[in-house]
Amino acid sequence: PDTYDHRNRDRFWQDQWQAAGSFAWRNDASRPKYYVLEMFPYTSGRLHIGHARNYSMGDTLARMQRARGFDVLYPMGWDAFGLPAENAAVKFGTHPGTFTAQATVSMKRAMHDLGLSYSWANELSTCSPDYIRAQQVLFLRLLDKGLILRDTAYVNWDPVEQTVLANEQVIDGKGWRSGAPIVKRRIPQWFFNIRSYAAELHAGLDRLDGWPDAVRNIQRSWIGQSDGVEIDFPLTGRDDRQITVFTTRADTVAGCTFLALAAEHQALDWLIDDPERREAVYRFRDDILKQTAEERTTQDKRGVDTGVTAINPLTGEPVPVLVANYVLADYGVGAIMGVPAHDERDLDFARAYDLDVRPVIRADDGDGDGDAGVHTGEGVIVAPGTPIDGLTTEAGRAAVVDCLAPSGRARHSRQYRLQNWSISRQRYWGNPIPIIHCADCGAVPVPERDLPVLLPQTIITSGEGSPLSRDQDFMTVACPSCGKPARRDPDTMDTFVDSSWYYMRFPSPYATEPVDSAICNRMLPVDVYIGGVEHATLHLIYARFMTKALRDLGLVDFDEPFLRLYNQGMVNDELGRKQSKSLGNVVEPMKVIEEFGADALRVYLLFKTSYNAAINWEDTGPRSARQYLERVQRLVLRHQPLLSACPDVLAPPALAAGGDLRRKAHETIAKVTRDVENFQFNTAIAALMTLTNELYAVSADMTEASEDALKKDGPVSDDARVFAGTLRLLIRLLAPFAPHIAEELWQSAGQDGLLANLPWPEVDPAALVATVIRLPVQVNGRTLTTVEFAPDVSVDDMVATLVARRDVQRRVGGGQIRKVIHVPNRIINLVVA
Ligand code: ANZ
Ligand code: ZN
Repeated sequence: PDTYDHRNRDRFWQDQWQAAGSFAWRNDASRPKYYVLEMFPYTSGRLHIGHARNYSMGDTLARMQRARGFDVLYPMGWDAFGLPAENAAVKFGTHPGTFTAQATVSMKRAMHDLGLSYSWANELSTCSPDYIRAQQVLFLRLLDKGLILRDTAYVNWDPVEQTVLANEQVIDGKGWRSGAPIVKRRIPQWFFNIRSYAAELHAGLDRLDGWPDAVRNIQRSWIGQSDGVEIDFPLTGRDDRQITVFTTRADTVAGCTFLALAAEHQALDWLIDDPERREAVYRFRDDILKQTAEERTTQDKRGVDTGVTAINPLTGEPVPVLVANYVLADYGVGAIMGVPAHDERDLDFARAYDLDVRPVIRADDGDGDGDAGVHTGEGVIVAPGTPIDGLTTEAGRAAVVDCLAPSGRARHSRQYRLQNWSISRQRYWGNPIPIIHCADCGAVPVPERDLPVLLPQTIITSGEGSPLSRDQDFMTVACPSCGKPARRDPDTMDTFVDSSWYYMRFPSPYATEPVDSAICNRMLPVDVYIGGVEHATLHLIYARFMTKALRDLGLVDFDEPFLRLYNQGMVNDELGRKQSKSLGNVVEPMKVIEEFGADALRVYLLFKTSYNAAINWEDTGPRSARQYLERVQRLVLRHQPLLSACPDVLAPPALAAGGDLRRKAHETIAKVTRDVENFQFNTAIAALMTLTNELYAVSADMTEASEDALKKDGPVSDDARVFAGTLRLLIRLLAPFAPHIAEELWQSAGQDGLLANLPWPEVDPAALVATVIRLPVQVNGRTLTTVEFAPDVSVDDMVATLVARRDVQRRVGGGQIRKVIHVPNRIINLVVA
């Protein structure tokens, strides 16, 4: 056939690869390892075009690295638990497990249709009993190690999803999935102790130079490292009690005119003796706690006086203690010293509640202390009678600690915004928390031999509490420790737990231990990880934490999970809008494959722009990609006799003939290899297109010459052999991008065996040496033309060649050549009088 019959042949080649086991991970320690991973998909039911883009990149890289001889692990699995499946199941009356299983089948089919070269023996699904068990074992080990805590704390409650969310899952005060405003609730929860890794998570970012700076910066500010001072303010008339504040501006302490506590501050349990005051403060607190996080931060500054005063430890002066809505419970120590003269928020608050404003910092340029507003910058301290008077702000910060440290009232403090990760979810479709609550023994781990704790088959969809808590058969169980009746933990784990460590399970998805340490240590860290930038804080922080936690459990010996991270760009519609059902602009990858074949879709997605830029989808795109592939096909079909007659895998290095083409062939190998490794798929394909054009440029000559020779059964010219070798090379270099048609062309070119099993072509350094140089020629500084010379040509010979040319003679017009300016490899300029 003249055109590639993708409807039959794509599937044919996929079956051939499968039968040959071309993509199975070999686990061959004698080869250098290479781990390519895409963020595994949530089992939503269909593969969208964004997946297709992401996976085309990973697959192209994996195919090339495999051919280059790496022991490539390129696995795929399913992020299978989660609320959408639970909701869909409730809505359609099916079980979430059934829904998820169907989704998995269809998504896997689509991955085959795209020609993705996964090692399916490593497939895993987070809802499988194997994975559930492994994760529960992990949970209990982390608990044992003190890396999981139980706490009754104020947590983020999503009123739509009826579940607790982690801080990372609250975006601008709203649930990451529901978009519902989040309120605070006090619920007993399991927390992963991610805070204990805050310093390491922060410091490690400096060394992650294979990650985009944008993601590293997002993580830095999310972890929020801040160096400051904790200062203790004793309470008036109560020697035994004090309020501790965290400040980054200890130098302003003399200007402190009040203390402010977060509404959640523990001190409110004991601080206020006066019952009426206490009631008023509690009313205020309850009011604040009902507010969404967003309301709390955007609203006017509000507060209430506790009636208690504290003593400024530097000046000895009393300051009132208030509760304020803008003081956050989960940052620093949940209490601040208010310095209205030098902090905007404190000034707003002071104005609203008629608190003193006392400037103590003068700007260096002397004009900082008008009444124009606050001076928040650095300067000189003006605090007569204190030991820091006259110091610079910087010196003052150190001096305050020096003054107060002897009495134990101040210490350096490094704070992190990062909060512990609450992982209890009041949902059904997740991994059950393997804990039994006993009235006598407390929280008792389910013994490892009783794992996994599997979900009950039926969901009780109505009633009080979480779905599992309504299921008495599930909930009621004997305490493993004392045997008395007890209750199971009613919650499931946040599904982000599932995705925080799956990449460590991929090398050994059936191991009894959560990970097979030896194999895991050989294959990890992941060399290249590809996914959306939206995971910068959630998944990618959790994954880094889990890696460190598993390291500290002695399970793995590396510190970071992903060496290089690539965030692929979006695929928008033609007008650059995000695809959405409501706009009706969703591109269905399967339809594109049906019409143009998988290769055309892959090449379009990879060639259109650089990997991280947005693609504005064009319906004509896959067609032009297809046209390019057919252009290569025509060339192969035209030269079939020649290709069969010279079966050399690549132009033999000894051949001097066809010099330029041979050099270009080898340059293209080098460029494609380098570009694919560096995720520059678009320029790699551009290089293949250029090589295609070079072949077309000499195609006509080759046809005659080779047909002649072949007819007479005579020897094929060296030029023709180089041509054939280069054309064959083009097919091989095309294979990672357009694997199906490449196999077809390889067969058309008379080659046996699968291209997928063939090693990657080697660059011959000798072939890279230029056989000609092209030099722009100028006469009196004006460019005339470009002329080819041998690389070792002398200047005299160059001039001789030039003056013999008609065009040069015309320009020189009988004048004398006074001077020759030659910049090697750049230019030759004839200066004529
Ligand atoms: C006194 C002061 C004076 C402050 C001044 C600033 C300027 P970063 O850099 O983000 O760490 N702060 C501390 N804990 C807080 C909490 N729980 N909720 C709200 N604000 C809190 O910010 C540290 C500063 O943020 C601290 O320094 C404190 O205000 C405030 F002229 O203390 B500062
Ligand atoms: Zn018990």
